[in-house]
Amino acid sequence: EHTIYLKDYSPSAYTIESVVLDVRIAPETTRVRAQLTIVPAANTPRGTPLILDGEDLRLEDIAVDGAPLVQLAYAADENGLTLVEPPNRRFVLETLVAIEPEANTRLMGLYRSNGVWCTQCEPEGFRRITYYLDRPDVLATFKVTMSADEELAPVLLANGNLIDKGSLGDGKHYAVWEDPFPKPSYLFALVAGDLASISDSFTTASGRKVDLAIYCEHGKQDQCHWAMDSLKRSMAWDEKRFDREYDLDVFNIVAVSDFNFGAMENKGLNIFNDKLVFARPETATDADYENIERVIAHEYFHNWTGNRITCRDWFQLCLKEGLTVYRDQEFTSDERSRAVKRISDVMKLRSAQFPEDGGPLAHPARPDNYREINNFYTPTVYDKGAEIVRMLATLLGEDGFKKGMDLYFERHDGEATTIEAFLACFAEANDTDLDQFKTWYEQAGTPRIEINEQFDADAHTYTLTLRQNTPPTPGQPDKAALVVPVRFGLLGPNGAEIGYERVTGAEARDDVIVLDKPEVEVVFHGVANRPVPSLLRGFSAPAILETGLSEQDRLFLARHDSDAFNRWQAIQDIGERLVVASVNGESVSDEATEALTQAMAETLAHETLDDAFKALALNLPDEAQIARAIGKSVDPSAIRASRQSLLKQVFGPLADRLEAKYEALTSEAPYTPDAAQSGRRDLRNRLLSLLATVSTKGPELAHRQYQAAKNMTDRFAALAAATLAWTEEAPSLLAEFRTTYAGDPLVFDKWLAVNARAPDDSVVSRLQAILSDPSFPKNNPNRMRALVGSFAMANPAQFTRPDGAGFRFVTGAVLDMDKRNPQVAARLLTGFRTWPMLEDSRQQAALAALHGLRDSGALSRNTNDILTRILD
Ligand code: BAL
Ligand code: ZN
Repeated sequence: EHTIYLKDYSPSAYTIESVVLDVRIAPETTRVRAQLTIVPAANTPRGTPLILDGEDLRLEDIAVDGAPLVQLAYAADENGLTLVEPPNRRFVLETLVAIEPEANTRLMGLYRSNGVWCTQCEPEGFRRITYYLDRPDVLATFKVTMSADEELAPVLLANGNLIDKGSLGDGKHYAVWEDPFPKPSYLFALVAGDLASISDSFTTASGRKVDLAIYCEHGKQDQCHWAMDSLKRSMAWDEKRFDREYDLDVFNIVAVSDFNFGAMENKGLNIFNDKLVFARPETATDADYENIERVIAHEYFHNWTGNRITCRDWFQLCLKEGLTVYRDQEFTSDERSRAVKRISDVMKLRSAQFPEDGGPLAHPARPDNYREINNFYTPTVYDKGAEIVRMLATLLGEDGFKKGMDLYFERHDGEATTIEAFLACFAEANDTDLDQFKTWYEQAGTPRIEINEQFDADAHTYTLTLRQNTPPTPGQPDKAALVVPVRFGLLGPNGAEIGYERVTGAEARDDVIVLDKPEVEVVFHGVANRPVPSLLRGFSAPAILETGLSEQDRLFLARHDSDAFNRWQAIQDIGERLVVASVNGESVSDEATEALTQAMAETLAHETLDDAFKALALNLPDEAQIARAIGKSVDPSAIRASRQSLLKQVFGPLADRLEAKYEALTSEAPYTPDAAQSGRRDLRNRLLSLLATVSTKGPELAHRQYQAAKNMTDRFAALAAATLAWTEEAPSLLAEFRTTYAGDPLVFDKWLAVNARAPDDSVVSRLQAILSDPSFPKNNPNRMRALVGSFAMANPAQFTRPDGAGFRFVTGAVLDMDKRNPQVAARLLTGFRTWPMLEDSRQQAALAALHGLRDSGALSRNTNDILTRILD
């Protein structure tokens, strides 16, 4: 397969200044007439062929400056259209193509979802609409005339502002949209359909009134208000925090049912997976509300970080994604609890990005080659990308970071640019050098940081030695030292930070040690007693920290650390060590588990910690985290057994207290999705889940809560508690839930996902039966991800069964999905990314399933790329 390299980048020989599209939408065949005003670049030699991308297009007409082209002047094939010898000046290329949106199951380009015509063009979908220079560094203005049957599609939307509309007679009508901001083709969008809507408005800081609307299928309008509320808060926040105002007269959002991504930031016309728009208390959980708020914000923030300033090429994807995730994380932190948000984000990073970074699919946040760009919308590009921006903010401080962002917005507005240009803004604005820092973008793998400490009672010095080491990753055997900001505090006997006279050795700026060599040493002078170090506070770098602290020190931190993240981390570390020891067959002393029980009891009873924090703390690390801590020859069933047994040991003695708190948290207040109320539910539901595992009363409590629940958060939590503990009632609750919500596809997804995580030995055959039912909507990405994705990603013990049934269920689903939607199929296959860490018999079973997939015939480029990298 053809590999594309960053080093081969060169600017396009031709650019496109403006695009005039006429899109005639009709069932079966839609016709697109495009007039592209094309200009050769200054240094393009006369006679250089113009090569336009095109895929699944039927060319019906072609002309240059109004004159039809003769046969020999062009060539069209399955990859696009070549003009053999285009004019050596500005000219207009006009093409007419026919496309078939109804047959488009890849959901890239123009397709039909639930009767609605809609588009997805990032990264390479526009070439499935018309012939084009489909690359992000070609920026053009777009004017789009669309027409369709008035009854089938009373709503006609595209990017920018509506400038004309009217009737065409014959039951047809048209609309004309113009987007004055030059944009790359991946931000193009149009929607045509019979949609309902809600509307509102926002007045920007400089007084521009923006009309806001959310479009959706009829009858769902009442479920769009939370999304609208989130949008207005996002717009206000970006003005306040980043001085960024919105720039068009309208901002439209459309919710569709079939969508490969979560949502898409098309200029002025965001298209959303409907699961990230629809919310009402009866069918959406608190987590759904928070996700909607986050993704609405994310797509809105892209208007500046992504749209006004875009990527030069797809290698720079994290220029817009990492930065925009950082911005949405900050938004949620400001709107809700910063500490809880940080812990949740780190849990997500560890569960999604660390396995990628530590296995065969590892790649730098800015990759330097790809075969299929669709496979690079990854946790590394998004979430590690955000961590890199966060480290920049930590190293430069709030003001320094703001100065860099201001310069970036000022200097690159309207451009398609690079990571180098982004970093240069921060370096210049702060008069510093970020050359070594850039390694974070170029080097894959999660660094390990090892700590040694030495207290000298006579000299009154306390010395920390920090070492970093990044294990090899595919294609990168040797790793350079990174610039790792290690935020720290030194705690005295009463838990307060100790003072010291001065620091020598490595650079320590206020509360940050800069670890920028393989090893640095920091000496604190004037220290009378050995302090307990709190290191990597707030998870100040995406690294794995090995401190060698004693259980005593960790318990101390769990009790006293003023850094909420490290307080949580200390409890998790204690739990992790106990489970790992038990899996390894080492004896775990009663004192050790009792101490953890005591720490949990104190956390539960704590007066000032908030409920959402307690919900995160009152748990043992999940099975996948334990697997990562063990690292090799992993037996997920043994991990599950040890973890379940330790849950009973640690929380069993607290059963009465857990139950009392559970009852005390009961509330009759009407549902609101705010942080305080959802935190309260979080904690109550966490306690329920613990009780379901450790108390004989748990199953009954779950049953009772299921029946009494007044909102989906509580009902689904009860269902999940019963299912994940596989209580006697679990099967009947699952059946009841399925019937109660039979008409709601998004609730069906919850049912699929929780089924997929059931721990019993029949789970695979149940899932197979669900998937094989002829009525199962196999084309819908949400359904497939809920069923197959949840199983592969969140049911390690059953997915990795040594008999291979779990692996074969996933490869079978991938093979089938690949025929219709390669992008989603390839994503499902990434569930195999950690197979090399399994013990031998499971490895053999995984390999057999993967080889079976490889030998089963023609796979898409997407799936083949993932398969090849996983097997390499
Ligand atoms: N750009 C693809 C979807 C997103 O990250 O917003
Ligand atoms: Zn994004």
